[in-house]
Amino acid sequence: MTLGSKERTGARAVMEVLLAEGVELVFGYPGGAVLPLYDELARTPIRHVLVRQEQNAVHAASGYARTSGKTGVCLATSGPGATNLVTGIASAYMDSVPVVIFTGQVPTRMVGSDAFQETDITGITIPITKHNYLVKDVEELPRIAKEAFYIASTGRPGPVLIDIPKDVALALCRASLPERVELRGYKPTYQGHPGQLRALARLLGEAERPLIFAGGGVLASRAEDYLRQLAEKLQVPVVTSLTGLGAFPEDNPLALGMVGLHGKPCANHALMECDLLVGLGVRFDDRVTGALEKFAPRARIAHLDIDPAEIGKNVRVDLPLVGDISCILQELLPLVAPASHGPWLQRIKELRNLYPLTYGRGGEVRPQWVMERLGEMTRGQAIIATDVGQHQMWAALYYGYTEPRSFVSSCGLGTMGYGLPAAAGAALARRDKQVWLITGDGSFQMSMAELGTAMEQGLPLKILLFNNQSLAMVRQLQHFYYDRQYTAIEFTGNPDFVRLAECYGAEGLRITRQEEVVPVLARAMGNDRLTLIECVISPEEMVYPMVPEGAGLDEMLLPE
Ligand SMILES: Cc1ncc(C[n+]2csc(CCOP(=O)(O)OP(=O)(O)O)c2C)c(N)n1
Repeated sequence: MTLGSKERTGARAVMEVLLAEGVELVFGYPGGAVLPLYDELARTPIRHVLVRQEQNAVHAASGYARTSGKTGVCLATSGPGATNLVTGIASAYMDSVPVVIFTGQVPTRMVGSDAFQETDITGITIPITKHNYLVKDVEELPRIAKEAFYIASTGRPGPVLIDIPKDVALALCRASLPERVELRGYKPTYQGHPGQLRALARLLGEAERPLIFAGGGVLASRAEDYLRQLAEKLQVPVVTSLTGLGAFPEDNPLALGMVGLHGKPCANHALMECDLLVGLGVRFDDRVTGALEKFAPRARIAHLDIDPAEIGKNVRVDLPLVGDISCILQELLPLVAPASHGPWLQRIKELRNLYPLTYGRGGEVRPQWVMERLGEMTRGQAIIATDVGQHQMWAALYYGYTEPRSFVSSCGLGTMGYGLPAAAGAALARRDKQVWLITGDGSFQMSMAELGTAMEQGLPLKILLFNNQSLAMVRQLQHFYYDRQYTAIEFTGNPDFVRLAECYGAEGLRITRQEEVVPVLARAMGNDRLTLIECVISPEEMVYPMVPEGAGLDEMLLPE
């Protein structure tokens, strides 16, 4: 195709950009103001996935982006279509997921007149997008669309929204696609500062109890191999954030798993005992740190991140290093000498024995045990998408992630309803992988209409729905902090989820007893259909460990 050398509509120019960017599919929902884009989309080989609600288009694009490494793309109409996107955009923003969103807008002459289905979506999304645009001149559209992909996927990734008034999409455009993007004021730093790199190498050489804390930035920059090389060369144990699960294989002897509010006991204790904490692509959010004044009390902290705004935001940092984690680790590796840290690894071994991960009391079927079996049976090779609640934490703690980009969850915003559309996006991105959704009856009901999308797309998703007929994570909070006054957490009108799946033409299975777990999981794994397993569990289950509000990470509550 000639790159926009001749006159064509703005909508056509947008398609040229999508094709030039290698976009293969977009997730969306149509309406009047965005029809010019839909009309042109239909003339391209790009596949459109029609979701059931716009929020889910962004979640699906997010699941697609996280598992493919590409930028996800969404399309929605003005007004309610655009406002429905908001939670999806905020979720992607909090987890630094590259998504480009196109919205239709009322014609330019009507903007500001409270026209039918007009909403100021660029105004609304300023704080939850990496950047956004309202396009007023069609000649700017090719440049803006190209810039949007560049901004979304470079530096710290994030969502970018382009709002296109209908008349702009229909207007004739002469501007060709720019070859390159030139943005004054946006030049992400990739290489680490040489002096800081040497300082970090020195700190690593001096430390007796070093600990690496790996986050989503490791996965975003595809640094997982360099991380493994560094940890092994220096014999440094590794903990991860929720977003960082999969950045370091949990079957590696140096892996301690997730830290934080519901982190593994050994990981949390190690963090409190280390003398050097190296944060890689993390943002030290409050779910990780516990009480800030008690966080990592014996450690010097090195913080490596591509976003300079993150450094020093939440925790005191002794050594800042701005750059791309992949670049930095490649530069760092030759600067450090192999080490063994024998006494520290011995202490870690003790901590593992002193503080094993245990379940506590529960009902007939233990969700933690189910997640362990699923991890074993899939050999940690599946992609696990989750919703938000207790089940999310069991999925994080008990599965055993061994591959990068195999955990897909709304970590920063904690958006219930994220799971099913994100799982669908992941399944579209990774046909070679089995994709499991781990969900709860509350979260699932927020987006279960996407079963229709998954069926239309022929996705053989496996859905493990832990049904406790309640919002049990909220129940857990009421248990600990509100004197066990359980309010507004019980569902008495849930559907029969097995029959619901069958209504969609999917397979529905149920687990009510422990001995059914393995055969039912095996049956779901062995078929090529979308399969929903309802696993009935007690609402009285708790997620342990749990760090109480205001406590340090080593003061976590453990089961009796
Ligand atoms: C959109 C949204 N609304 C409310 C919440 C607050 N919230 C966090 S966990 C939770 C309960 C989740 O229930 P369910 O999906 O059934 O999972 P469970 O905790 O029972 O495993 C709620 C209501 C949220 N995270 N997201």
